[in-house]
Amino acid sequence: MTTLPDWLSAETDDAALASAIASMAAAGVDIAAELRQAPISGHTGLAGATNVQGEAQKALDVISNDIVLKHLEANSVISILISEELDEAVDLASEGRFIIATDPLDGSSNLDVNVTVGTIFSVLPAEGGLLQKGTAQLAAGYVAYGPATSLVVRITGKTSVFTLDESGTWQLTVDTAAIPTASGEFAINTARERFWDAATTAYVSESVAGETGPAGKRYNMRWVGSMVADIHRILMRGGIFLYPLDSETQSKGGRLRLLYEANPMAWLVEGAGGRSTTGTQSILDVEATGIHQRIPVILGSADEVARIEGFYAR
Ligand code: AHM
Ligand code: MG
Repeated sequence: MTTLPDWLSAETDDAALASAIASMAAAGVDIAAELRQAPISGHTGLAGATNVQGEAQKALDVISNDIVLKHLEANSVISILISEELDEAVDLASEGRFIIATDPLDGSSNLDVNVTVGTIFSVLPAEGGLLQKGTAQLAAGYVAYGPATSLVVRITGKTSVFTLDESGTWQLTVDTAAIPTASGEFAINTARERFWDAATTAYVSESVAGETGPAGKRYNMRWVGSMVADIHRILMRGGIFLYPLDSETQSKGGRLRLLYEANPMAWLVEGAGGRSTTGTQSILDVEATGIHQRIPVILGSADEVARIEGFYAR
């Protein structure tokens, strides 16, 4: 079997970049161990604080953030940490070449119900400063804490999937993820229908119309409410994920965050042959204006992304 260190040395000559990715993978191993025991260790519920975005932090959000911070502080190649759970970027006081932007534990509304959550990360060159476009990413990945613990990672080439084995080693289980171009599965929070824009409304109503409707086929809907779980399903078997701009999220620019949710996921999906858009432009081309900036997110099978882009173009 190919392990993560083998894969990293085959994918890049840059040992420092490989070690930045390895540090996030190691944080994922520790977070997985916390999550597995959380109901026993009493790490459930709220931490009693809110983050910069006004969201109540869960105990495990804080624990996961601390684990990531510990691993990155110990690696001198990382100079700056941007985290969903930290108001400001953290200067790790080194001459490190990389910035890591991360959501240490995404999908926290699913924490106390034993549903898949994840750690998302983006690696950026420190010389580019805090606010860089997704195209500047050097690598990205996520860890999905599900029935198996998966690590999905991409430097600049293919997107690969690893599975954590019993000894704590990441074993390569999918060398080249390939998102099918066509799909009949969409993921959106339909409880928000009353806020949707015309393009989203048209896309979903065409999808649910079935074989005799304008899309000419039957669609199925899946929504975990945990972006890592929804994107992992799409990476493995196709589909589309939508968290579009809607009338309620408009003033904030969207729901999901550009630097540590949208950009890394777009990087991974595009590496697997899928596409990403805000509706009107590629996510990876969006100029960053703030470390916690939000953005509309549409990701997945190329044909489905093209279909909704068609509605936005009208
Ligand atoms: P979080 O970072 O606070 O966990 O929020 C992000 C999550 C995503 O994982 C998921 O796609 C989305 O929020 C779910 O939103 P909703 O609550 O509208 O279903
Ligand atoms: Mg999140």
